[in-house]
Amino acid sequence: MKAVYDKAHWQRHPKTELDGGQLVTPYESPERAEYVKSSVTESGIAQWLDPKDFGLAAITRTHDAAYIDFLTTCWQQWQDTGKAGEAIPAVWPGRRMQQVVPTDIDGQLGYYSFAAESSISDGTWEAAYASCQVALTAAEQVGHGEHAFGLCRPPGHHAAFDYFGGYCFINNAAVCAQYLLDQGDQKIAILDVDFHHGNGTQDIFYRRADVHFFSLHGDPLLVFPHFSGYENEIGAGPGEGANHNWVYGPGTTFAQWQVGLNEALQLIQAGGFDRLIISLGVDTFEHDPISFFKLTTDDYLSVGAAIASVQLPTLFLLEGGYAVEAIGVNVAKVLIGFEQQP
Ligand code: OKP
Ligand code: MG
Ligand code: ZN
Repeated sequence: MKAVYDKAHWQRHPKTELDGGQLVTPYESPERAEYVKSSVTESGIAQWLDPKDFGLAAITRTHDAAYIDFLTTCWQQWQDTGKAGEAIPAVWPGRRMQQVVPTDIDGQLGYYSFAAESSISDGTWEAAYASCQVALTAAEQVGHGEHAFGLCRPPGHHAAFDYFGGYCFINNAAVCAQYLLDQGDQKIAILDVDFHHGNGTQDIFYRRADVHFFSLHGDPLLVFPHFSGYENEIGAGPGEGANHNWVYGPGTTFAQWQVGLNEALQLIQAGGFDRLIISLGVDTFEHDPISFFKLTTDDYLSVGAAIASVQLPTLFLLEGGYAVEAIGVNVAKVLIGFEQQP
């Protein structure tokens, strides 16, 4: 399959993540992408393409233009105030407060976010933009009927129409779904196998029937993003019935998780979709430091093979995975399992 990478991901190199009341080295590190690059290269299944530039217009088809403006100016605004650390939101509009966009940068950070772990620093916007162009370059191949892998960093599935969080700034999968519709597709399926609920992707398409969202994830009563991902979230208006969540508890094995995977794949198979987008997180891995599922490296071959069985042009986009030295191998296993399926 075709695969796309951009070294511009290195521009996302924050020093801080708010975790457990401390500022720690971020889990979402540049090394992650390099491990994936080398394992996928070693596997021999990828032909690497250089990223193209589809411009900002492809992004504002899916995201609020004012939010994108905020992302492009945030770090400069933050620096202009002379603050010492990286930009971290610390105030949000609570229930019954006004949804206004403050002029002050602290207020803007709260308005345009839903969580505080993802510091914004020098190069964050540039890397997020490049990550989305990697995704779009891979999506173009999938539009031509190929399968492709976008090695996206930072990830995207927590980024909503107008807010960031969970290490995500631009929703790469959502931007690609809209791009494929704009190229003539009628109906797209997005399957999110990352350990966390893809709240941003769900948000963007919640009231739409042209993009259906399927996500398997840790129970939000127990894990991030906590306020989204419950099984009663089925879509609304024209999108009612087009959103599907499967929730699992601590210790979930592949045998348990695959029940939901197969239900999702059956719905996708029967749904008349033109193309399939996979939000490919491998933080379902047994040794992931921030997650609680128990998938093994060999299980990822079966994940890839199961996805191949629906026989749709498929776009894989990297999301999470934080057991740094294992994520390359685990991602490669999914792609190998996919390619080996006859
Ligand atoms: C991003 B992706 C850990 C709390 C969780 C945010 C996790 C974001 C995951 N102290 N923090 O879905 O892999
Ligand atoms: Mg998920
Ligand atoms: Zn995740």
